[in-house]
Amino acid sequence: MSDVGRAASAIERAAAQDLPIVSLTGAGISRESGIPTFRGQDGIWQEHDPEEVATLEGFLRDPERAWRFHEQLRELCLSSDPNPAHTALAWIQKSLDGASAPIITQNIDGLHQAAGSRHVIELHGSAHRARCTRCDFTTDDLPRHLEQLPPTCDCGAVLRPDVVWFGEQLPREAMERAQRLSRQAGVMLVIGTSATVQPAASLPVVALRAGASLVEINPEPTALTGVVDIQLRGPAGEVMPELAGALASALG
Ligand code: BJW
Ligand code: ZN
Repeated sequence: MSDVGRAASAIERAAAQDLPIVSLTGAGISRESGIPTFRGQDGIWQEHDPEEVATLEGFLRDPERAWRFHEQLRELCLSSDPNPAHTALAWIQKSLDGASAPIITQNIDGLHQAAGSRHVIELHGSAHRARCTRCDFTTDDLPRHLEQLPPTCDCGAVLRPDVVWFGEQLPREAMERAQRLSRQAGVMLVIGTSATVQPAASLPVVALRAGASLVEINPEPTALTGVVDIQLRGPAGEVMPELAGALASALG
């Protein structure tokens, strides 16, 4: 049986036992939508220093610079569409009808939701939201172009992107749900992440220790490759539709 066929059978077996089929996604799943990844040759961190644009300290030193970076990324997210990997994953979720197939994503682009997926847990926040640095104001209704950078809150303080920067805690409820689902998973699909950023990178290990089968979808080996059960080497936009096709055959 091919590796894609083995992955489809593992998903089918888990669904039959009512075990969640959990996906953990990273920047690589959106690469074919035109959004660059963070690390690697053409990665965002080649051009931008994460210390300056992805830490609270960097933001406080120069809020306008951090917002300019963030606005570039938000514009890219707004002008990008889901690719066949997002669509295939949304289809898998629907076709498992009743079985739980949540998506834990490190991405801030909103493309899983745009593809029609439900049960999406955002670990690193969203490019489409901002929140106040002083009061509890949060908005997901940002204008397409912000007139003034940094934008300010009615209370007078500066707004910040509602994303998780290095050194910051992940949203507690999202992380707790992600950990619980990882412990319960029958299969975890790890799609397009280098698995280098904690604590998200620990979730597949939690799933593995609790007895899940791990399937990695990535054109390159990662920190996880040595421990996964099935490696599907290739771009997610090609591999995920193949996996959805094999699952469609398996489910009849
Ligand atoms: C394809 C493909 C195709 C390409 N198809 N695949 C030392 C040891 C351990 C931990 C730490 C440490 N020092 C500091 C830490 C903690 C730190 C951390 O993990 N750092 C490591 C980098 C070392 N983590 C944190 O700070 C986190 N918070 C935390 O730990 O809180 C507790 C704490 C508090 C205080 C002190 C200490 C601990 C927060 C992490 C926040 C991450 N934020 C970002 C940016 C948000 C957006 C923004 O700023 O605008 O989130 S960083 C960036 O990396 C982004 C991503 O979500 C995240 C993960 O990256 P991802 O998705 O894996 O992308 P890449 O680029 O790495 O990989 C892409 C993959 O796709 C590759 O494998 C390609 O091969 C593949 N690919 N094309 C499929 N077509
Ligand atoms: Zn405020």
